[in-house]
Formats: sequence, C-alpha cells, structure tokens
Amino acid sequence: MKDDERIARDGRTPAGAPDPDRLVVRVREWARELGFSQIGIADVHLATAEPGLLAWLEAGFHGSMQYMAAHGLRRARPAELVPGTVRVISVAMPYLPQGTAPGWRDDERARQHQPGEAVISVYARGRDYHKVVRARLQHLADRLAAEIGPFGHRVFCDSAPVLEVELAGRAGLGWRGKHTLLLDRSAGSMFFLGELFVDLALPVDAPAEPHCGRCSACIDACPTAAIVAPYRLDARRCISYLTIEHDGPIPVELRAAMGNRIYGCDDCQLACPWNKYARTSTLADFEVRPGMSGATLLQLWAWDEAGFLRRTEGSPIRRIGHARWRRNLAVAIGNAWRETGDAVLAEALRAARDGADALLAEHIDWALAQRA
Ligand code: B12
Ligand code: SF4
Ligand code: SF4
Repeated sequence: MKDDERIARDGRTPAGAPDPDRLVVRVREWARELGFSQIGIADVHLATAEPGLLAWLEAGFHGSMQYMAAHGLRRARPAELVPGTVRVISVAMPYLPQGTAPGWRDDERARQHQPGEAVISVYARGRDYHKVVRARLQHLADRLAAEIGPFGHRVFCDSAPVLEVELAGRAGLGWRGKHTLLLDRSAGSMFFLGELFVDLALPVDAPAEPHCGRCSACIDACPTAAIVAPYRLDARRCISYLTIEHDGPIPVELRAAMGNRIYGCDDCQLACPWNKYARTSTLADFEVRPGMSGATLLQLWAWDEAGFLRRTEGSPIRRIGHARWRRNLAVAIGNAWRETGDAVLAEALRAARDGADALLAEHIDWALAQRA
C-alpha cells in the first residue's frame, strides 16, 4: 500500500484518502456493533501522568505486582511500546450482565450481609474479559483495514504495560474518579477498557470534564481504607489485590475487613452515585456462570482442584489457581464463623486442616480462632 492511499501518518490527508472525520464516524458505528459502549481517540503524549506513576511506584503501592515496576515509564509512553504508534483508540465495554435489575447495587450490597454467601466481583462472573475485548478489538481493526488497507496496529486489554485509564480519559471516555477508575455520566464505571494502537493520524477527541465534585463516597465505602487520598490507591490494602494478585499470606490486620469477598471487590463502585447509570452488556459473554453468584462459601469450599479448574474454564478466576482460591475462602469462612457461630463452618475448616499446605493451614487456623 502506497502512502497516498491511506491516512497519512503525519496527520495530512492525501488526495484519494478517506476523510478522517467520516472514517471515525464509521469506526464508532462498528465499535457499537461489536459491543463497545464508548470509543475515543487520543494522542500518545502521557508525560503529565509520569510523575503520578513514579510517585505510586516509589510509595511501594504496587506491592508484589512486579510487572507494574518492571516497565517503569514505558507505561506512559505508548510509542515506545509499539513503535510507529501516533494514536490510541480507546474503547469501553460494559460488563453488567444482560437483564441486570435497576436495583442491582442494593442487591450487591445486601450480599455482603449474608456471611455464608460467597461474593465474587461482578466483572468476574462471566467469561474472561481479556479474550472478549481483545477479540472484538481485532474485529474492529480488521474492518478498518478492509476500508483503508493494511495499517500498523496492536490491540490491548489489560495486557500491556500501558496506563489505560489515562489514555481513555484523554480520549474523552470519561474522567478518573477518586477511586482511580474511569467513569462517565452516562455509563458509570462498570466497564472494561481496551485499546487499539494505530499508526494513523486520526483526529483526537477532547477529554471529559470531571464530575466527582465534593463527593467522597468511594473513599468512605472502602472496607480496607485502600484509597489513601483522592486518586491514590495503595494496592497493598485493596481487596482486589489481596484476593487476585497477591500470592502468599493475606495480612492478618486486613482479613476481617474482607468479609465474604473471595475474588475482587466492588465496594468503591457500588458507592458511586454515577453507577446508577451503569449499562448492561449487549453480549452473552458476561452472563453469570454457575457458582459465580449466590453460591455459599461451603459449596465453593467443596470444590477440589479438578472441580475448580473445570468450573473456571474460560473465566478470569482460573488464573489465581486453586491454592489462592482456598486461601481466600478460608478467610471468608473465618469471618462468617465469627459472625454467625454456625458450627458447620468450623467443621468444614477442621476437616480440611489435615491435608492443607502451610499457607492454607495458617489461614484455617486464623479462621478457626475467630471464635472460641
Ligand atoms: C494494577 C491494576 C490494578 C491494581 C491497582 C489498581 C490501581 N488503581 O492502580 C488492583 C489489583 C488493586 C486493581 C483493582 C481493580 N481493578 Co485494575 N487494573 C490495574 C492495571 C493493570 C494497571 C493500573 C495502573 O496502571 N496502576 C498504576 C497507578 C500509577 O495508576 P493510577 O491509580 O491510575 O494512578 C494515576 C493517578 O491516580 C495518579 N496517582 C496515583 N497514585 C499517586 C500518588 C501520588 C503521590 C501522586 C502525586 C499521584 C498519584 O497518578 C497516576 C498516573 O496518572 C489496569 C489496566 C491497565 N493496564 O491500565 C487495570 C484496571 C485499572 N483495573 C480495572 C478494574 C475493573 C479493577 C477492579 C474494579 C476489579 C475488581 N472489581 O476487583 C479493581 C478496582 C480497584 C480500584 N479502586 O482501582 C479496569 C478499570 C476499568 C475502568 N472503568 O476504569 C482496568 C483499566 C482494566 C481494564 N482493562 O479494564 N487493578
Ligand atoms: S476495590 Fe474494594 S478494597 Fe479496593 S479500593 Fe475499591 S472498595 Fe477498596
Ligand atoms: S463515589 Fe464520588 S468521588 Fe468516588 S468516583 Fe464516584 S463520584 Fe467520584
């Protein structure tokens, strides 16, 4: 393909190339057909985000997520990650399952007061989003290539060292909330982000205005005080980190606050008033799978490793492995035991104590000690 047959990389529109504004209108239509609720375009200059990234790393807020430190400032430099990139197309994909009731936030909060129930974060109840978002972004790239011819691109969703929230904010998909996630007036924050890095100088969008104002509901709602200041998250305290990313023992002082949350956490998002506008997915991929909502802690505790692997096939939960899954459940069962005194819980813990490895055994002992 000759240069004059496509949108020029330096931003000029050569004779015969499609009009970039009209092309972007088409791209938006395709994105909607593919299940994306929002789409926007930004350039690759994230220099103003670099001090925040460095401060976050220097404070040690990434804990044991070595992959966050490994790439340093490359996270804020998309053109170093994929040479030739001049624009990033960011997309949002809502993940509330189809048919979610308008009162879903109250329903989710009510679960936390059912100590025997296992609470898995909403985003993780269906198919692994990495695959869904990446596959659909690749479709988007293919449609664009069919229109303008081959072009340089890469698709990402949580898969590259890149500041996705920053990019999406600059592309006008929403603003960064005080809980650090991206949110939008018409979509809340219950969506995933993904990106298409392109070597096409498409017109960029304007960033969205922030609308948190004086609200601090997410900060107040966080069970472990992980949002240490507006826009600053100490991941080491975040239940999402503790249950998903963190290997090894869960700090004892944070265990009680985890309640019955065994995979991820939604509290800061449930508290956010803008999430009354959260959208449901147009895709069946995020439908709730069996066992992922409404199951009891003891039902999930009964899954052996083979059962865990079978039931989490294609789910994001699979990647934490059975050992971390059991560790998380032991903490939640300990919390339920403290709260209810239901002897069946203590029995189930004791029955598993003998065959447990050192990590699980320590968590079981802690759990049993929650009540005399
Ligand atoms: C690492 C990570 C985590 C970590 C850390 C989260 C975090 N806020 O950093 C943990 C495991 C805790 C986590 C949890 C969750 N995550 Co996460 N996570 C990521 C990941 C891979 C990187 C985020 C990152 O770069 N963090 C680094 C810090 C530096 O970034 P930051 O908080 O945005 O900080 C900026 C500013 O706040 C400021 N700043 C921060 N600290 C400080 C300190 C000082 C002193 C200063 C001056 C400035 C400053 O500067 C920074 C740069 O601008 C992204 C995917 C990606 N590649 O971007 C997904 C991502 C952010 N996560 C996502 C989701 C869905 C979640 C959960 C909701 C999952 C769940 N239900 O359990 C929770 C929400 C917790 C929360 N409130 O953030 C989505 C968010 C979608 C959206 N609507 O925004 C993403 C985008 C994944 C995706 N592709 O969809 N996550
Ligand atoms: S996900 Fe949960 S623990 Fe993490 S910051 Fe939000 S409310 Fe706090
Ligand atoms: S709860 Fe309030 S402060 Fe937090 S993100 Fe939502 S609007 Fe912003």
